[in-house]
Amino acid sequence: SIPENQREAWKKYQTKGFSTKEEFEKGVVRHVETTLARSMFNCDETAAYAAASLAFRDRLIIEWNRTQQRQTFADSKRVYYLSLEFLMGRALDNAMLNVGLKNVAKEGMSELGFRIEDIIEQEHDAALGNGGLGRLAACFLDSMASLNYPAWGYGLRYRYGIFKQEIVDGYQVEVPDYWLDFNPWEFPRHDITVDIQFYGNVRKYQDDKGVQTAVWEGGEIVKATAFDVPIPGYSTPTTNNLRLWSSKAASGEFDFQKFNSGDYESSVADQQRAETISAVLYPNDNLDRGKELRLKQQYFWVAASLYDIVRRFKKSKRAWREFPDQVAIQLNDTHPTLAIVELQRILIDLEGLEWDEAWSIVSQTFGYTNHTVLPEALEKWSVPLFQNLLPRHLQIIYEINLFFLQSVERKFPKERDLLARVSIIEESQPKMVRMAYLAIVGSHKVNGVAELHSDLIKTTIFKDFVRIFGPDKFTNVTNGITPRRWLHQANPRLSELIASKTGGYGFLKDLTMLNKLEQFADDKEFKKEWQEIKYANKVRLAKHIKATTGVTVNPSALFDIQVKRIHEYKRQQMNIFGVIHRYLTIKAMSPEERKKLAPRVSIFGGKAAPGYWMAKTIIHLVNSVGAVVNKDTDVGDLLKVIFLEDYNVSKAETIIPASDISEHISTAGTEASGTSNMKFVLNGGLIIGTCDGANIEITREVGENNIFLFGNLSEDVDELRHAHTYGRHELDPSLAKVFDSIKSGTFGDVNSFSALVGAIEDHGDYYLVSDDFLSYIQTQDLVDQAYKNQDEWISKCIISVARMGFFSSDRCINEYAESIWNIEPLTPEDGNTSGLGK
Ligand code: 73E
Repeated sequence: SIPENQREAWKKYQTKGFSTKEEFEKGVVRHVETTLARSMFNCDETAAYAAASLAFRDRLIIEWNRTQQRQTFADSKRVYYLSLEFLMGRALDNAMLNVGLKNVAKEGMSELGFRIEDIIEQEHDAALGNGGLGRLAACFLDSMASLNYPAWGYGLRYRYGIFKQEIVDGYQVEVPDYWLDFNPWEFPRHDITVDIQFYGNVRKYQDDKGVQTAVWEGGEIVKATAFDVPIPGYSTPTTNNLRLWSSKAASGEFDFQKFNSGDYESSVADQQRAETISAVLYPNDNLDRGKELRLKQQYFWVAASLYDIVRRFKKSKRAWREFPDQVAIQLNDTHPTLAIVELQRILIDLEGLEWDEAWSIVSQTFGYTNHTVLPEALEKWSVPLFQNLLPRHLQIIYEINLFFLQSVERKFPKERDLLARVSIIEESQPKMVRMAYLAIVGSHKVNGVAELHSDLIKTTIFKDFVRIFGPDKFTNVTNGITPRRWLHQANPRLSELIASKTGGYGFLKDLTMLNKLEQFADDKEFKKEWQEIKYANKVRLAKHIKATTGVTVNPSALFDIQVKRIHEYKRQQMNIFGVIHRYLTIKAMSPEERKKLAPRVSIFGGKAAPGYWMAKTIIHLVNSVGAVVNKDTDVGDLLKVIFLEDYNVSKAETIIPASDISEHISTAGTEASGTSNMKFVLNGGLIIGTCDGANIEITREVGENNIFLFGNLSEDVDELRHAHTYGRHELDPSLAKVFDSIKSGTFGDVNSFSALVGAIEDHGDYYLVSDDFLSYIQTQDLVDQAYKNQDEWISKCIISVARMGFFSSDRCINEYAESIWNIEPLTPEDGNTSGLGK
C-alpha cells in the first residue's frame, strides 16, 4: 500500500551490495574513514579487519532483508532450530567464501596494503558452545541456508562464550572469553523485546460459565532483546537469521523509585541480576549440574523465542490448528524442552484453547534430538526449584504427566512398574522432572544422531517409550558436517585440487560428487599433489606448534591427533598411556632398532570442564609426559608429545587438515556420533577408532581396509563392567608397566596422577581402558606399518575422501526436512547472485 512515487524513490536509492574489487575497496575505505574514524595513516590490521567485515556485512544484510521478505511473502512453513549452543567460529572467511567474493576481497585488500590471511586472523571466534553439539548447530545453519530452507536459529547471546584455556605449568587455567568488544556480525534489535516472567504465584478462578482459568501473577520481569546474526548460504542469495536473546532488567537502566529513595545499590543489583541470565555459557559438555541459573537461561530463551514465533504466526491470521503446518520446532537436546510447556501455556492460558486441542498442536509441532546416553548428561530438574521459578509450568507438567500416564495405563493395564518408570516426575527425594521424558511425550519425532546411537536409545534409555508410542516415533538422522567450512575454508588447496578433478566446485553443494576422485587413487601425478598439500598443512601446524609451545616437530613424522573435549569416556587417558608405552618401548631399544621406527608426533587438544578434576588431571599428565619425552635425546624425533592450548573452531581449521591419523577411541556405546571423525577423514587423514557412534558408518562408507578399528563392542560393555565389579579384572600387562613408570615418578609427582591410575586399577575401570589397551597398542603398531608404505597410505586417503559424500550436513538437513519437519526449500527466483562460484 505504498504509493507508486514513493516506491520509485526507494527503488532508485536502493542499497546494492558490492560485487567488484573497486566497489569492495570503496566500501572498505568508507568504513575506515567514517565508521571507524581512521585513515590510511592509522589503519592497522584490526581496523582493516573491521572495515572488511563491515563491507561484507553490508552485503549480507541486503540479502538477509530480501530473504526475510521473500519468506514472509511466500508464507510457507518455517523451521525453528532451538539450541543453547551455536559454536560459530569466525564469520569473515565464511562470508567471503559463501557469497563467492573471497578473491575479490583478497585483491582489494592487497591493493590497500593488507594480506587477506592476516586480516582473517584478526577475528575473535564466536564460541557460544562447548563442543560437538554446538558445532553441529552451526553446521546445520550453514546447510539450511545453503539449501534455501526457510529456517531460523534461536539461541542466547552470551556475553562470555566458552572460556579460553591457558596452560600454566602443565595445568589448565580458565580465562573469561569476553568477545563482544567489537562484533560486526550482529544487528541489535532494540525494538524487538519480550518481557519474561519468573517466580510469582498462580491464581485459579472460575468465570461465569464455570470455566477455570489460571493466572500467573507477581514475581519478576526480565527483558529479552533480540540480536540478529545473518547466515549466508553457499552459492545462493538465501541469507537466514540466527536470533540471539540478551537479558536486561525490565524497568530500564535503573529502578527510579529505588534510585530516588536513595537505594542506588539495590537498583544496580537488580539490573545486574537480570543481565546475569545471558552472561555466561555453562562450560559443561555432556554433564548436567542442575543449577537454577541454567534453568533461568533455558526459560528466558525459550519464552522469548516462542513469543516471537507465535507473534509471527498470528500475523498470518490463520486458525490455531494450522500452526503445525506453518511451524516446525526442533529441540537440540532437552535444553529447550520447556518450549513444549510454554506453547501449551500460551495456548490454554493466554489464547483460551481447550487442553486437548492445544496439546495436539503442541505435539505435532516439536521434534526432539537426543545427543547422549550418558546418565550424568540427562537433564533433571528438582521439583521444588521448578515450583519456585516457574509455578505455572510445573502445574502444566503435572497435567501432561497425568494424561500421559492415564493413556499408558489404558494401553498397559496392571503394569504399575511401567508407570513409575516412564513418569515424567521421578519419585525421588526431592522429586525430579525428567526432561527427556517430557521431550518425548511432547514431540512427534525423536531422533538419535548416528545409527548405533539411535538403536541404543530405543533399546536402553527410551525402551519403554518405544512400546508406548510404537517404533515409528523414533528415528535416526546421522550427523553431518558442512563441507564449506570443513573442506573449502579449512583446506583451500585440497578443495582446489578436488575441483580440478571433479569438474569444478559442485562437490561443495553435492558432496557425493567426491566419488569421482576414486579413479585417481592410483594416479601418480595426483597422488604427488595430494601428498604435497598434506605436507604443507603439516608444516603450517608445525609452525603453530613451534610458536605456541616452543617445541620443534618434524613435519615428515606421522601426525597423530586427538582434539575434542576432555572426558573420561572419550579416553584421552588411554591415548596418553599408549604414548607412555611407546616411550618405554623406545627407551628399551638399541639405536639400531630405533632406526626402523616411524617417527610420530602425538598431538592433544581440548578443554576440560572447570569442575571436572579427572579431566584436568589428564591434561596435566599429557603435559608432564611431553615435558619428559620432548627433551629426551634418546628419543629425538621418534616421539614428540604436544598439548595444544585453547582448542576451538578456528584452531580446528588449522589442525584437522594436518593430520595423518586421528583418534576417536571412546568406550563403545558412549559417543553418540562424533563429528570431528568426519572432518578428519574429509581432509585426507585416516582414523583409529572404536566401533562407536558414526565411526561405524564411516567404516561402512570408506571400507574396513581404510580405517583402523579396535576394541570391545558396545554389546560387550555391560558384561565387562559386571566382571570388573565382581573382581574378575586383571590389569593388562603392558598397561601395568605404564602405571609402574608413572608410579615411579618418571613424569613428576606421583600423587598427581594417582586418581587417574586408581580409577582403572581399583575403581572398576568404568570406561574399559584396560580391556581395550592391548588391542589399542597393537592397532597403533599396524598404523606405523601402514604409514611406512606412503604410496598405499595416500591411496587409502584418497579413496576415503572419495567415499565421504554421505557425511555432508546437507544430506542430514534434507533428511530432517523430509522426515521430521515436512518443509520445502524456498528457492529464490533470481537463482544466483553475481560473483558466485568464484
Ligand atoms: O557424540 C557427540 C555428538 O556428535 C555428543 O557427545 C554431543 O553431541 C554431538 C552432536 O550430536 C553431545 N553434547 C552434549 N550431549 N551430546 C551436551 C550435553 C549437555 C551439555 C552440553 C552438551
